[in-house]
Amino acid sequence: MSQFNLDTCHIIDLPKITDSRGNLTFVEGGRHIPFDIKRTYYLYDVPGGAERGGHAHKGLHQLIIAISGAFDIVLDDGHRKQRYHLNRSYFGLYVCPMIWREMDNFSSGAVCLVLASNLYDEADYYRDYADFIAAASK
Ligand code: T46
Repeated sequence: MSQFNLDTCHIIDLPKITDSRGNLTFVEGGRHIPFDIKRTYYLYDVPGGAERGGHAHKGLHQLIIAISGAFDIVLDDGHRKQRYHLNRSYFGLYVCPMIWREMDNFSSGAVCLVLASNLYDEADYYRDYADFIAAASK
């Protein structure tokens, strides 16, 4: 069985500097999150009713933040599933390797920021659920 499971994934309460000019949140790799950041990407202009994700990563660690608006993410370690509702820019969901994820319920104008531990590599993906389950059961 994989060393990674749903218990490893959790919400991280990020630093928030409040100010009459507006708030500021920052993330330092290796300090606030358990990996160094090698890549960032973001999802935006997501049409109502769209679903994203539908895959797992072999070795990638990620922090997923609803920078604006809200969406849901369902994590699945092959044994259990857990749904998270992300709607605050100072909460990040840490997702470890070997977790299948599906995202839905994007609000209008939602922006999903992702901090990732490695560069994009299609070979790191399980895009077939049966392949993921077979690997997660080893
Ligand atoms: C995840 C969720 C939250 C790239 O070329 N570079 C990149 O860094 C990424 C992330 C994607 N792509 C290409 C690969 C596909 O041709 O962009 C296309 C769409 O990617 P994908 O279908 O994987 O997008 P999502 O939104 O389903 O998933 C992404 C991440 O892939 C995934 O790691 O956790 O966002």
